[in-house]
Amino acid sequence: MQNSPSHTNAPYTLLPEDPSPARPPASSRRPVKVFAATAASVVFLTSLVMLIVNQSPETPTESDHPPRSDPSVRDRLSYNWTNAMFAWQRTAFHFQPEKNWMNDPDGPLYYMGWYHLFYQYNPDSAVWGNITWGHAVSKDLIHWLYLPLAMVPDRWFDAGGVWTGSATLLPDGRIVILYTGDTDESIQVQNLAYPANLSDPLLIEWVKYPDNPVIVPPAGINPEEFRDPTTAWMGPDGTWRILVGSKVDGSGIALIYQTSNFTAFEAQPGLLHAVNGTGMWECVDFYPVSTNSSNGLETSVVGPGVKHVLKASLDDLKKDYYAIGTYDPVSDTWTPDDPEADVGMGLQVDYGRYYASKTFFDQNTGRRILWGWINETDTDYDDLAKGWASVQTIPRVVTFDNKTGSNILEWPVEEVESLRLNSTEFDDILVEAGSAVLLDIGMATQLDISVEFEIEGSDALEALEEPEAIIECATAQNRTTLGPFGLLVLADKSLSELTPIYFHIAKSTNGSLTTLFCADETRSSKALEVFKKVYGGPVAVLDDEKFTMRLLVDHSIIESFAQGGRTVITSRIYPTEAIYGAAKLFLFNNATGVNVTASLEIWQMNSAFIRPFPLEEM
Ligand code: DQQ
Repeated sequence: MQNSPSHTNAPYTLLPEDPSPARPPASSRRPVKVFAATAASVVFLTSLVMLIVNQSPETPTESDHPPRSDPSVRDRLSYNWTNAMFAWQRTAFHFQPEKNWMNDPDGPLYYMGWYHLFYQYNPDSAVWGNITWGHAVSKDLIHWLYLPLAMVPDRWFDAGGVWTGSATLLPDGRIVILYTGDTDESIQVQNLAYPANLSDPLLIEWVKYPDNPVIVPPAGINPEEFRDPTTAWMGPDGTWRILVGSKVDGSGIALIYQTSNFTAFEAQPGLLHAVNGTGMWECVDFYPVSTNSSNGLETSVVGPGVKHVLKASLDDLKKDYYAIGTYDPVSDTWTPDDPEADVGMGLQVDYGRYYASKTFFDQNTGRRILWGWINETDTDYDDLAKGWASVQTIPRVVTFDNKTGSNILEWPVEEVESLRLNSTEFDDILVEAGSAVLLDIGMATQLDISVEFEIEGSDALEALEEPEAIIECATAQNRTTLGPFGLLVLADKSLSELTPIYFHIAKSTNGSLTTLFCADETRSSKALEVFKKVYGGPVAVLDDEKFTMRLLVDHSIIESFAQGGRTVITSRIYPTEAIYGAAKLFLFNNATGVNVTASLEIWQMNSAFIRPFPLEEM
């Protein structure tokens, strides 16, 4: 890897470069260590004036997107996008279909050596509609092979769409899938499906139970708000339980059903849980976590050392919220540890562009693995022109955070590290208050970045005299004594486009320090109609901890993990200039009162193999 100062000053070209380099020979994948002395000679300081004067344009809201039916697609793009720009936006190591629309992950499972991912898919267009179940398999959760559609809307009980559902592996080796069917009369019902041939490891053919639906909306529930059955778990009486999300009088609710055979279900009296004012709960997920080990737990596990996570996707906010609590398997109720931070009121699974997540227990490795859907933030016209929409996150391992005792940790599955190529290390880079430092790493569009920040002067935090109550993430131009500081990702050389990912520390009136972890997308693109905002939330930084973050950068996606995955933000961005070789990576410190030092390890990432399964060769 080159680290010459002249490289940083060279004129940058917007000409497309090959975004998917072939896998190099193993010998070229050794890490390159660059020490601070060397690094210092290749970085430069850029006045923060540049950051401050670049005001973000007025951005439209999601509801401003044009109607999907208008035919004059090319004439209505949000920007004068070229095909090379659209090509750059496709990810290199995230899962996405070859073309067309995708939304929620469905029924993930591991079976006979293969990870299976199903997903909400429109085979006909790059916008939502005609929802079927797409299907892909992988040996390692990173390289994927597309299979034929698993289920299409071809029966009265799912004519309006084969909507979201979950898989359950039964102790006798059978597999059941429960999914929501939108009927020919727009009623949401729950249906049963199972593999036609359990000896097929690819599970290509699925049978819909002929007597579907197995659950219909109960009295008092809006038949258009009753959907997304969970994976089943077994109760102490040896029968199964599932949840279905809904809403009553503005409260989000999780209805609970019991079954012994997956064909006849009985509504349980009462609800597993409800939260006032949270609106319709979609894609409810419910699973145990171990409080005394990092092992994942099979969905039916209860007992000492176990807490239960309840997650709901809030239809009104399009956000995934969760809370940790205690499940009583006898009364079939769940109580949050902290009622002030109940589902929809406290923790988010991901504070960024992220929705409809779902976990599964990977019995192959003993992990609980989380999938989530990353939607687009450009316009429907843009999506129709590029021919595809949406990406799934890199699967994340979920564990209970033993250090805080109050949240989960999410961390990319270790298999993603098999894509790491050469790495560059920077040790103890000084980032002075009000400066940005270019990191000379060559291509900056497929990266795995690990960074630790320390505030210079151990008494800096205590020295802050005036309370500076920042209660939510503001843009990175919002300067206070202790922040923000972090990375500028997918930034062009002149910092006219950039996506800051950062910590911002504030001292509240009671003297306590709060740290926010934020992603500011407001200047990520010059395309005016792209939806842009500042995302983020609080993150606990304990006394013995540095400020740490890990970023997975994959073209138009950045997944950012703070403090080992306590707070996570997914960014969906479409730069117009900071693409291909013009995309750069900077450290920045916009604090007014402290310098920070940063140590980083940055890997270039290979592309994953994601392509059709060669069924004809079987
Ligand atoms: N997507 C599905 C529904 C679910 C929603 C339809 C969440 O089942 O509630 O595509 O994104």
